[in-house]
Amino acid sequence: MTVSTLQKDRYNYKPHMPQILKKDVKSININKGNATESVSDRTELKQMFPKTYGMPVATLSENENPAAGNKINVGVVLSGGQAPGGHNVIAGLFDGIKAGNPESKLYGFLGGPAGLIEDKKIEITPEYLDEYRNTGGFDIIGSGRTKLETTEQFDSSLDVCKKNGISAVVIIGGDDSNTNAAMLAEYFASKDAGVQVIGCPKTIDGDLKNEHIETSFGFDTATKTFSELVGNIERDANSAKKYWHFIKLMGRSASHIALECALQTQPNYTVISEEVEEKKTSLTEIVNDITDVIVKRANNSENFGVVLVPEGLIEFIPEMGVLISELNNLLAEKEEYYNTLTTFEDQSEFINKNLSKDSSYVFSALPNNIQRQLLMDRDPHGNVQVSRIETEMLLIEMVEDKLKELKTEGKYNGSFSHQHHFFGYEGRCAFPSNFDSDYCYSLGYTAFTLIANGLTGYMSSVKNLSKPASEWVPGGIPVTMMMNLEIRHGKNKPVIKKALVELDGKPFKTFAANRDEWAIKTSFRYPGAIQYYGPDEVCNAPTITLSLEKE
Ligand code: FBP
Repeated sequence: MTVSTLQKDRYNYKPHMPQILKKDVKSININKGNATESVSDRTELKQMFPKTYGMPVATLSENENPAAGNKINVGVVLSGGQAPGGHNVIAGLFDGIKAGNPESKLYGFLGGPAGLIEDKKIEITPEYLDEYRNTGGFDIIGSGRTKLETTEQFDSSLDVCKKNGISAVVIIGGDDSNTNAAMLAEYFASKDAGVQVIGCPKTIDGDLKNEHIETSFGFDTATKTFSELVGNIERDANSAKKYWHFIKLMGRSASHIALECALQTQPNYTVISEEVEEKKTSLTEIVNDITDVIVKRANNSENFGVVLVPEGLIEFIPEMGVLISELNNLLAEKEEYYNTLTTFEDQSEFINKNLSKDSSYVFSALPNNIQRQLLMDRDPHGNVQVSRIETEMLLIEMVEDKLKELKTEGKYNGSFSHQHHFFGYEGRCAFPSNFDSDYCYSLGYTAFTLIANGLTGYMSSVKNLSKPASEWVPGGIPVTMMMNLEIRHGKNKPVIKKALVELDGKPFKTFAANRDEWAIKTSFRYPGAIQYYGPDEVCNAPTITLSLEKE
């Protein structure tokens, strides 16, 4: 592999760690708190997880733990969408394992959970790992979206672990992958298999967070990368003064990414899906709001601006949410017949016939390309792949129509030239910021200390993240503690509760207090590129979201 100068330099970056992780691993012990309860549905979850429900929160403390020196084999899996810092979780885990006993081994299962089920793996060696330290991507072992949830899959995973003498598996993933990690932990415990399972909180979407998980890794780097790009576009818009830029930003459901980028770059308009849902704002109302800002700016002769659109918006607009859920059910129930329809005309006729009257009306009113995108393949969870729906284009088309109408009525005399963008994949494999490099390394190292203390069904956690790394507090959180029951495919399933943007939280309130001013008066803020070397406040600042939440 040809290596860039920055990449070579980043290999040598030494991640900062919480004080306790700098101690000899054989002297890192755990303190256990009180028994815990799940977020809700306690009786049902207790029945579903008889072995691992109610375990205490674990904090690390300095005390003898000779077991950390045992020779062990550990397996690691990267699951789901890429997020900057994944390689460093593996680096932290590897260094922890080797600090315990240099003869211990770390195996990386290839291509996500499927690698664990099918015994596709490599041994991670120091030389191999050194080429991935502090770099973006998941290419060290690859990732995948296979859902680890059936008894057959659990049994083959157990066979693979036994065959390779693996006594612990670390699953690096989002809410669904960590839920599945907890199910695997419970299954192994119920079989007395002697294989521990530990999760690590990953997703650029930022929606795997709660009292104990302050942020998922990757959110920091991804939002800084997107904010740099949005800022550059704002500056371009402000220089040429001729385009309205509509920018869709990744985030499958929650709008954390859009909100953080809005706080970083102060654009003219940002849609927050959770607010749309709360206020039951219709698509037409969103379009009218954006149009209103465009008209007001045109009155000041400013025929340019920037609009941020969260990727998951479409499902939060009430009438669209109903339509999508009807479509998901219909396509799941009538899959076989639907697959025999080869032309779009036949497909849309079938859809229109089988939808409720309201949804059929909403579907028919959508532009053809959006209809087609709504009918594309579902993801492994049966959901629409929102990253493939051009919501920003839908808004542009509707805004354009509205402006034409206003022009005819003599209420608008500006010009509306537009550009559209989608930032998602650009940020998922960026070189991790110092924050993500440090955080991920600490998460991986902590995962090893949890293994060395005999825990299973826990998620590695590092808290106090708005402070310098030396003050961070590592520990372990029982995964069942973060769970509730949700209906998936018509059945009650245990899942980690997704954290959406809280409308009474500080990040949203700060945005809401300023947005009217940003809308009309050009107030763009240009954050620039992530810096890896230089003053602390430039290189190591956490996201605005995290800072506000921890104030
Ligand atoms: P995870 O939840 O697995 O971290 O992935 C999140 C995400 O990046 C979303 O923001 C996006 O909608 C989705 O992945 C895209 O998935 P894919 O990589 O399969 O296109």
